[in-house]
Amino acid sequence: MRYRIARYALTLTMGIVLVSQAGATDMSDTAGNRARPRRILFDTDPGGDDVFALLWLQSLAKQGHAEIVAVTTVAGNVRSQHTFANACKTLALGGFGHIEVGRSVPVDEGGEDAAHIHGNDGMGNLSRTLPDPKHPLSEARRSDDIIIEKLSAVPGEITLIAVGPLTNLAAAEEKSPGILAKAKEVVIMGGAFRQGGNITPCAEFNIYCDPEAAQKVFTSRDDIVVLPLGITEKVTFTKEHANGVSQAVPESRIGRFIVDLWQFMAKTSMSYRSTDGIRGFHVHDATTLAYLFYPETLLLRRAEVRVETKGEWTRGQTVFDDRHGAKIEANAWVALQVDAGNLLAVMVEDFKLLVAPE
Ligand SMILES: [Ca+2]
Repeated sequence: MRYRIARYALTLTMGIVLVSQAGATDMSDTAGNRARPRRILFDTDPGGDDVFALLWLQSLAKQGHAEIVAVTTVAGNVRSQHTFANACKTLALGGFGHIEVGRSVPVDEGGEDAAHIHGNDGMGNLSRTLPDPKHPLSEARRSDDIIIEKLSAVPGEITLIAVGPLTNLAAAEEKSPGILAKAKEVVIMGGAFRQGGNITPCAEFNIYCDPEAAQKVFTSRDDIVVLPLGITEKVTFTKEHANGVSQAVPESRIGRFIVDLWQFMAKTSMSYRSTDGIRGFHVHDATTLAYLFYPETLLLRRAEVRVETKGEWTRGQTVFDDRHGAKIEANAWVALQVDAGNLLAVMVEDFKLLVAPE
């Protein structure tokens, strides 16, 4: 009986969500059943590729495939005040400025960031072209508190996507042990397996920034979904992709912004020789959305993932064991193959739907 009541309450909740989403399309399937949008909590450190992922997520929400529960920001690509502002501005640009944005848990921000790739503001120095956030950083709630509140409210319902250092997630788990297990899924962009890193010879940036946090997340449940560098470095957004979006609706502000940010990111990516000579940039963080909404573009395998937290030269390295010994502690699904052409094609088509007038 309790189960039936819970299901009924959920149906009502989803009904309210559908009505409140501007532009949401009819999600009836061929049998007339209403599909439920996937509820997403997005943890991010924008970052050029974060911005592209966040715009894609807004398109999916606009189409009624996703519901954005909240966006939590973390220090990473740039300092925390910038990641917060960038998330707010990107949401406002896409028409989702009403979504709550959390501020990073306090971290030592004296270390290395990735402003040399993403611009000093984390947004290709374009953030000044967008309106300031309606709500200042000083009024924002902490990201770990938002994660705890949202996941506790509806256990098993919210998918947590993390595309920055895993500091907020680990802080939430520290404050409320078992909280990450209450997510429907935890999907992260991070790690590098059987290849070099992008911040050190061994480590990928997100994991390297806070290896202890990453290790805590990997021990929080046994089904962490991982989109590592080996996948994301195959997904290169080119000028043709950017132009395809902007030319769909030439007067669109979002379309122009996508082209401008693409130009900055492509230039720095070329200067750091990270794209095999192709003029474009890797939309690393967007692969998490491909996994959730276009899973036919990826192949994954089970693995027992560990994070190096002590090595002098290998700190932040991610490791799994390919030897054929029994593994009783597999904790992750790691993506190993990607259909990059089709992933980029669906991303572009979804961008066109975002820039299209209501
Ligand atoms: Ca990121």
